Amino acid sequence: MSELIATYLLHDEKNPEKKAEEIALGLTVGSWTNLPELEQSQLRKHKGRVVSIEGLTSEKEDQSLIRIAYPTLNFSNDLPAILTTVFGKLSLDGKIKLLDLQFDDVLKSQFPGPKYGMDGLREKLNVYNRPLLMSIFKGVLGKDITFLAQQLKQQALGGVDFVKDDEILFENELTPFEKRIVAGKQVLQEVQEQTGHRTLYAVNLTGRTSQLRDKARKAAELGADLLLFNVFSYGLDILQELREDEEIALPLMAHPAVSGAFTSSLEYGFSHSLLLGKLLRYVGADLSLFPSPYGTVALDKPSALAIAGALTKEDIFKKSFPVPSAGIHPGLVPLLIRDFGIDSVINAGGGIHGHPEGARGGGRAFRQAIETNLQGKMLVEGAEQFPELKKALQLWGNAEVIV
Ligand code: 1AE
Repeated sequence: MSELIATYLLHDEKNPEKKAEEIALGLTVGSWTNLPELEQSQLRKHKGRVVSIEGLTSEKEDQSLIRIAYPTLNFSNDLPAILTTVFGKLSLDGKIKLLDLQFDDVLKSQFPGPKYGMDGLREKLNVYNRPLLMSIFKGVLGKDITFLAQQLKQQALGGVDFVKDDEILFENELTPFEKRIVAGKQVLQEVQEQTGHRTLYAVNLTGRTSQLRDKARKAAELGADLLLFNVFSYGLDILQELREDEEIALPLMAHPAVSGAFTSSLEYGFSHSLLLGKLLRYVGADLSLFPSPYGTVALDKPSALAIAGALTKEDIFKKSFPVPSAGIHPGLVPLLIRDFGIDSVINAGGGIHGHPEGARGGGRAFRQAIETNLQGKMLVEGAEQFPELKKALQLWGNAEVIV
């Protein structure tokens, strides 16, 4: 029988065996033992099963890991049905955190995974031997399309591979969605003709859910490069809908906005790796942004590494790019490469725009930091050769790690 196995962390549960049985029963067939034998045997194939119970030692509290198997027969092959089954009412029922979901091959095959993934994006950029670099539009609220185009040009001239909209740039009169795509395309084409460097622009797909498909199709028609999507404001299934629409067919960049409300507690919600890693990859995100362990909005290192692991481990799906982010500056490049490897995207807003020589200087400083580190040199050595890197290190400092 095909099953989906959920792993939960229970806190302060004195009787985890009883709780596990209650979950296995309560989230599937409900109370059944008082039913006549015929009905019991009909329901048996729908009943959840306790797979394991493991006590964890902690000085402060009782913790246990429990694993419950749910017959896949109980739900349709979509995340709304799956999440409602395994963590619907249960998410409201005391200190319980959903750590992982283990899909069997049949269920997994119902999900699309990324359309392009890491390899597809590298092919678009023709860059294979270094981490990619992304910058973020900053301070664009209330500014017009000319300002945006100038900012985009400076970022591209700095040598970044992607530029993404700020996630709080929504539909507005000064820089409407379609105009951003058209203007962005023109600027990036000019920069490519001038320098040979290709930069891709991720435009923020926003608005009411009912409008998203048409807007995304229009974006594709206008030649957009990628879509940025605040997936946790909408829901994972909406991202999957975008992924599966053949008339859209654009790479999808998932922003983690709002996800902290679902993941940050140690006692409630989802694990980071499940939400920002595994499930995003299953539904088709080509890139997943999340806080790195080092910047301003930092995640603990095991969680950040677990997200990256879930996005990139061998699977039937293409790999999604991990994008450790938030408060990143060139001095952190050695740490990022040490921990996330070259198959990651280094992403910075303030760390690019705040450079004394502007976004162009900021982009260059990052590329110089990457080059220096991949040559096995200390950043201070690179700074002797590269003035932009030198200025960045003077401003923000550096963390020296040789790979
Ligand atoms: C975790 C997402 C990071 C993000 O979207 C963002 O805007 C970062 O900005 P900076 O690099 O911290 O300025």
